[in-house]
Amino acid sequence: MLIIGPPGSGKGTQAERISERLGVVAISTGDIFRAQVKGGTPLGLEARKYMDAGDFVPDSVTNEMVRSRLSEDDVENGFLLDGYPRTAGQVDYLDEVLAQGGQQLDVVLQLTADDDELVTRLLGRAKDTGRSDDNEAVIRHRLDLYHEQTEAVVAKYAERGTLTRVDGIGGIDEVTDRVLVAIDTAPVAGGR
Ligand code: B4P
Repeated sequence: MLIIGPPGSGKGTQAERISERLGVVAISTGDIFRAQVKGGTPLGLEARKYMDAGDFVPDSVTNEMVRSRLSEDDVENGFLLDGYPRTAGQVDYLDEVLAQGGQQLDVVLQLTADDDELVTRLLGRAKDTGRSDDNEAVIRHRLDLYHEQTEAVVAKYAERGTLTRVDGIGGIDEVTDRVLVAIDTAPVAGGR
């Protein structure tokens, strides 16, 4: 399954909980990039330039990284992608990877929240974690990119009939309850 939402909507937070409840591995492209940055790898050095500015890491880099991650053994029983795809190019790429593996998406979840709430949450997180991309100017830029590029991704899945929207406003447990109900009742691709 996929979990898509603007920065601060609770993707990472909810992905962790879904992973625990359903026993599927959660894969966050943001977390992988941050681990690479921390390790000072060539991929991390490349990604950092974009992440600090709130820009998307180029599709060529991100797509290859996801393909490689999805070739590992732990995804055999299903996986949850958190924060991927974010561009139309990434949707096309993921379609190819899934088709090659004879797989299909069962659930595409979109978490929604308004921009002011998102900025408040991320500024709150900045105080706790000091993440270098959680300052107001960069947060606003990340939100603009979401509206400009990732909403088109959401629209593609909506057209395919696989999208389920979940209101991300409210307490974290409350949102988890909504997410679990949404997964249970989601339209399944291919009509299974
Ligand atoms: P991500 O790591 O995905 O960062 P994010 O969008 O901010 O989401 P995150 O999962 O961290 O936050 P969440 O909403 O859970 O990406 C970081 C960067 O990596 C991107 O800007 C980009 O440069 C690069 N990147 C990643 N994927 C890419 C891709 N596919 N293509 C290109 N580039 C890519 O939570 C945020 C905060 O809200 C937390 O502090 C949490 O505690 C709080 N929160 C969550 N739910 C809440 C609730 N219900 N109420 C109150 N607070 C809540």
